[in-house]
Amino acid sequence: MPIYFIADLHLSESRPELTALFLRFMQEKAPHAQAVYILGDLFDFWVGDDGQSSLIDSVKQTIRAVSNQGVACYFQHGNRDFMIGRRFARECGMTLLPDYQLVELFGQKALLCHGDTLCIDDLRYQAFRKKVHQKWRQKLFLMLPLAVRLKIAHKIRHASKQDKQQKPAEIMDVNPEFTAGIVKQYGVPLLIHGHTHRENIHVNELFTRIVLGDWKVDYASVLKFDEQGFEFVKD
Ligand code: LP5
Ligand code: MN
Repeated sequence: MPIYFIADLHLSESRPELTALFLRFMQEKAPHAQAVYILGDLFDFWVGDDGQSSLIDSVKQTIRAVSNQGVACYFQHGNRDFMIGRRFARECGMTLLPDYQLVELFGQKALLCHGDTLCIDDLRYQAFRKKVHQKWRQKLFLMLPLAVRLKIAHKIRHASKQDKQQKPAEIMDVNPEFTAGIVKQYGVPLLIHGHTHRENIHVNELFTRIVLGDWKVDYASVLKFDEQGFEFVKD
């Protein structure tokens, strides 16, 4: 039975076609897998596990149905949904993973991460990340009324979109030396991540780096791992 990896779906009420694609993947492919790893940015943004919408309900029910069928579902935080907490994970039947997670895939060791932590040349993003990952800031944020949190999230999304227009494309990619250092530190031959939206398989003499793509109306970036090896699923 295969193991699937997905990331960067950016599900939101405004793009129901992406939700439909995810629900189809979870109903048709996921039940035949031994595990599904969601490597962050499942949602466009997340402001707390108390958020309620029909989108959240259907995602929750779908993941829960798959995990109830005995498929292990794992979630790693992305830069959009780092506020997903234990409550949401429990309601979905998913296991929350730390920012870096080692796994063994059919005898091959691999390191998993969302990918944003590897983009160290994006100094403004890294400074932002450091701040919003501080536990005390998160606690204060969660004490705000949901409507206020949503307003703040929209403001940050707007600021992020504006800021990105000024950034050279290279700084929004992983830093190669830093990434090689992380892979060396974990001592694995394989790294799987998302975030940069640049689906690819990079092979060098030291390790292989698989980059998951973002989901589009007509394309779900799904990496399949089984006894034969790995490939992006072509439908
Ligand atoms: O997401 P994407 O691909 O567009 O861009 C990312 C980086 N941006 C982000 C921000 C997210 O898009 C939005 C997250 C919403 C979270 C809601 C919960 C908030 C909880 C707070 C808890 C304390 O991650 C972008 C990278 C890009 O990837 C490529 O790697 O460049 O980084 C930025 O754009 C960050 C900016 O450079 C600097 C930060 C601007 C934020 C200023 C906030 C002002 C509004 C304050 C309102 C009170
Ligand atoms: Mn991301």
